[in-house]
Formats: sequence, C-alpha cells, structure tokens
Amino acid sequence: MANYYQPEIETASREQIVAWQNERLLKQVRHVWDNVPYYRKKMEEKGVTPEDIQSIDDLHKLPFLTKDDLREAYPSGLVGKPLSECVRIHSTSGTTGKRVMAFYTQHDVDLWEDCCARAIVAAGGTKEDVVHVAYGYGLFTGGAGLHGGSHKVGCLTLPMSSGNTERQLQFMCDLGSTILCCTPSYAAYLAESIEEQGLRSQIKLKAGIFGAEAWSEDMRHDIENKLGIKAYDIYGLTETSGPGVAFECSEQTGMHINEDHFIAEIIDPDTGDVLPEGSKGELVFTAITKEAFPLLRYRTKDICVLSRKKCSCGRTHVKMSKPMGRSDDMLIIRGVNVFPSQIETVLMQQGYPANYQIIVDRVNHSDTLEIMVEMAPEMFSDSLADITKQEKDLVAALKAMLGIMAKVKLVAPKSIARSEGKAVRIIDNRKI
Ligand code: DLL
Repeated sequence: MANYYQPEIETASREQIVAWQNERLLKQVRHVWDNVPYYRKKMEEKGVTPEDIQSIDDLHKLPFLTKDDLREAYPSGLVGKPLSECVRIHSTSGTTGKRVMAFYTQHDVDLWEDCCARAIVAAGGTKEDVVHVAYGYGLFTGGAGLHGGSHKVGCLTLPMSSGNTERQLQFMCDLGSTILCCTPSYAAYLAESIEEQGLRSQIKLKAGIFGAEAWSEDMRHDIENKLGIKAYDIYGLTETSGPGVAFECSEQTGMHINEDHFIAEIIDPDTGDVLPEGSKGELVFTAITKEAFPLLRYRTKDICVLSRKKCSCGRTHVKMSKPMGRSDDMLIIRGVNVFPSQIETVLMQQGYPANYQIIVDRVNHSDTLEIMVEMAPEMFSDSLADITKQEKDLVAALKAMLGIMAKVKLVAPKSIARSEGKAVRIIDNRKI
C-alpha cells in the first residue's frame, strides 16, 4: 500500500515545485494546442503559440477559460483525448445554467484519487480508519472523489451517499465510522440529529472532511464541539476533477493546493490582471497533469488569498484561504457588496444555528434583503416581545457587519428545510 503522505512531493522545495510546474506546463500547453481545437483557436486569437510559453512566468500570456467557454463547448468540445480513452464523466447540477461536464481518463482518475488520499491523510487518516462518505454519489464529484481517496489510503470505506439520516447514524454507530466526509451543512444536520437522539457516546468519529460550499470558522467550531472531532476543509470543483485540489492540514489555516498538479494564480476579477501574492482576488487554475480535461487558466470565480507562509505541518505547497465568496454570487445590494459568509458569521456569533435563508428582492426599484433565521430550541419563546427584541439585536449586528439594513425574520426551530448536499441559502428574486 502506497503511503499517501508523500513528503518528497508535499514538502519539496519551492525550486523543485517550480521545476515540476515548468516542465509539466510546457507539455500540457502542447497537448492542448494539438488536441483541443477550441482552446487552440483562443490562443491563435490572442496571437500565442506553444513556443511563447517557456516557463510559468509566461502563464499570463495564455487566454482565460470561463464557465461560458465550457457551456459553449458543451458537452465535449474541451476534451483532449478521444472519448474511447475516457473512462468517466462527472457533472455539475446545472442549477445556475447549462451543466458543466468533466471527462477523465484512467490516469486522471488515479491522480484525482491520489489528491483526495492526501487530504484524508492530512486529516489523520490511516488504513485503520473507517471513512464514512456522505457526499452525494453519482454525477457530483464529492462521493466518488473521497471514496477513491479512501480506498487508496486503505481505509474501510462506507459508500453512504447523502440522505437517509437514520441509516447514516445507524452505520456510524454499528461500524464505528471515524472520519466523516460530507458538506458542512449536512455535517451540522447530522450533529444536530446525533445530539437529539443522545447518540454522542456511541459514535467514534475523530475527524471530518467538509467542503463543496462556503462555511465559516464559527460553523467549524460548532460542528467540532457537537461531534467532538477536528473538522478539515477540502476544496475543489468539477472542472478541476473535483474535491482534493486543496485540503487542510493540522494547522487549519488554509488549504494546501496540490501544486504538482495545479498552478494557482490570483487575478483582479474586473481587469484579469495577475495580482501579487497576498492579494485578495479571483482564483485561477491551470491543470498541468490532467489528460482528458486539461483546462488552462480556468477562472473559478472564487475569491481567495494565497499564502506561502511556512506551515507547521511541513508541507510547502501554497495555501489558499477559505473562499470568501464568489465573484459571481457575491450579492450587490443597494450598491453594497455582500458576501453570504459575512451574514453567516454574524448569525453564528450571535448564537444562532447555521440554518438560514437569504432572500433578495427588488421593490420600487430598490433592493430588499431579508434573512430568515432559525432559532435554536433554547431561544424559542412564546413572547412576541422577546422575539422582536432578538430580531432587533440581529438587525443591528448585521448592519454593523454589512453596512446596510436587513430585515430579519426569526422562525421556529427546524422550520427551514435541511439539506443533504449543498445548502440552498440564497434566493435572489431579482434575477427571475
Ligand atoms: O463542490 C467539489 C467538491 C466536492 C469540493 C466535495 C469539496 C468537497 P462543484 O459542485 O463543481 O464541485 O462546485 C465547485 O463549490 O467553485 C466553490 O465555489 C465551492 N466550493 C467547493 N469547495 C469549497 C470549500 C465541488 N471548501 C464550487 N469552501 C467552487 C467554499 C467551496 N466553497
């Protein structure tokens, strides 16, 4: 069994990492030029040829790819291998437009699973662990990615998929799951159910690997306390294979990007200019080892900061912050940029559970922001005066954080529908 903590790679010197990236980038640009006519045309339009790319310092010369390109090239216009050499597809849910479809050769699947295996090992996983995979299986990448990674580490893998909470809890107790993998909102729901059913003493969880959606530090602490575990963040997107592009280590101060497979850049989302290290901007990835879906300079829309500060875990690969929102789902309300994560932070700081919905509308040409917030059972009161006071306090705290007034509606415990996958937290009626 291979050891998926790979110090020769994960703690390699900066010079070594750059050397790998230079070599792999050149090869990848040639592969794309020869095999992906859609991107070759984009390069030609920009007057760039493979000869112009001699090292990662030339990366900025390459054109960006966006979700719009993926939609235009749907379903297989960006695939770099004959379909007869591909063994798998995954796809986004398509809730915000046409689906994005990603293709994999067996080599791609292997490398992706290696990345997920690294994430499991960084969360303390060994072959003695029982990995409970409650991300959705199927087209979504979460289930398949962590499942493959868990196999590679040699863990006993429970392919639970999401949903059927009673069954999740039963397996967790009967099989002694030690590492839980699911969205943070589902982890919070499972934690709530475990508490309610008095099962805490029967569960053996020690760690969780949660990602696929934004979650705050407060939510992390809440889940950690309720489940008695350490909760690790994991990041990825369908376009880059899925989870495992970046993962947290024991320091829990950002996620190490697997730089032997991906080159990360931060750009100004308005101008496209590359920003210096430490700047906040849009994360762009170039996949340098993928065969079937070799995206170059793919704009993720996720707003992040990169850091090369020395990490106590010993890993040298650059760290990305938690995404602070997306440049496209960032809400602009009455001219003010509002990130849903800011709202969540306020709610958690005020002791509310992370069950809420943000409803944006436009009335008489003016934007309205309403936040439906579920009360914790101990906060619930029959007294209207009590509720009104709590709502007023929350309005004030939100105003201090966001700079704009929001209407707050407190609702009874358990009245907002729970999510088994990514939570639907924003309802923007202005777009309809
Ligand atoms: O969510 C892949 C994934 C599965 C990641 C399981 C982690 C765990 P998509 O459905 O294509 O892929 O969504 C990708 O989700 O651009 C981010 O906006 C968001 N996202 C993913 N991970 C995180 C995270 C999967 N840890 C989009 N924190 C990305 C915040 C995240 N947002």
